[in-house]
Amino acid sequence: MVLRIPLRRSTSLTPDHQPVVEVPTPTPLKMDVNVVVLGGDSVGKSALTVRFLTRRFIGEYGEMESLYTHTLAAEGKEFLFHIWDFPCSQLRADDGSSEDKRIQWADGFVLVYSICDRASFTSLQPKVQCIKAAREGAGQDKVPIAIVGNKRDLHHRRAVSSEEGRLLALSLDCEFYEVSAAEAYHGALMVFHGLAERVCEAKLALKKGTGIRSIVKSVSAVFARKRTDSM
Ligand SMILES: Nc1nc2c(ncn2[C@@H]2O[C@H](COP(=O)(O)OP(=O)(O)OP(=O)(O)O)[C@@H](O)[C@H]2O)c(=O)[nH]1
Ligand SMILES: [Mg+2]
Repeated sequence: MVLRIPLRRSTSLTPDHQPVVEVPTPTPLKMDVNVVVLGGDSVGKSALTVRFLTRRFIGEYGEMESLYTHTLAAEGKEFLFHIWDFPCSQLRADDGSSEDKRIQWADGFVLVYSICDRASFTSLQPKVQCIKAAREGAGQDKVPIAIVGNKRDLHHRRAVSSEEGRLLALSLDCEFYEVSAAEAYHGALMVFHGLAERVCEAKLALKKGTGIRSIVKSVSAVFARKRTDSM
């Protein structure tokens, strides 16, 4: 018996009529990721951000508000980051409305403290609660937040244990990292890539949810129409 298998449209024939299947190369999933970097005075927000962007540690960064754009291709995805880095002095001077604008703009947050500065650590909990109150209130899903203990290289001056950092992140349902922006690029990469993955999951889940919600809406509308027709 001879089986005839129909050729798909993407299949072409070579001169000697051998079918060649063209395997389409997968296009990477592209996604914009807006990140706001927050935290206390001189904890290394700019150092961490610049380390991720340039792989370098410069040492001094000044007190400038900066918005950076950076592309990261990883595991079949392409993330286009927009990273907003705020000096702590400016955050204190801001009125509530600009803070709210930033919170609404962001897809994810990097909250930095210094492991040598307990006050910078204790100030994080209210910040996370403020973000969650603004973003997770009206039926919105969990907003991705990474809590980062920086200056890990200064272990002789440590004032916050890794365990405390991990527990705080766990209690607030956030990701946790301990890094040294001064010593290595890898930690900074883990922080931003990890956050981008969480943002990606959240956006895809939202899309799926909206799709299902709109199907449910149309089906209910059809049934509602049928009910009124038969009355
Ligand atoms: N030893 C060490 N020093 C660091 C590290 N990260 C940053 N620093 C230093 O800490 C100081 C403050 O770093 P910045 O990145 O400017 O801190 P910031 O949080 O951006 O500060 P503001 O923008 O003023 O709020 C600088 O002198 C950095 O060189 C680190 O991982 N280890
Ligand atoms: Mg800074």
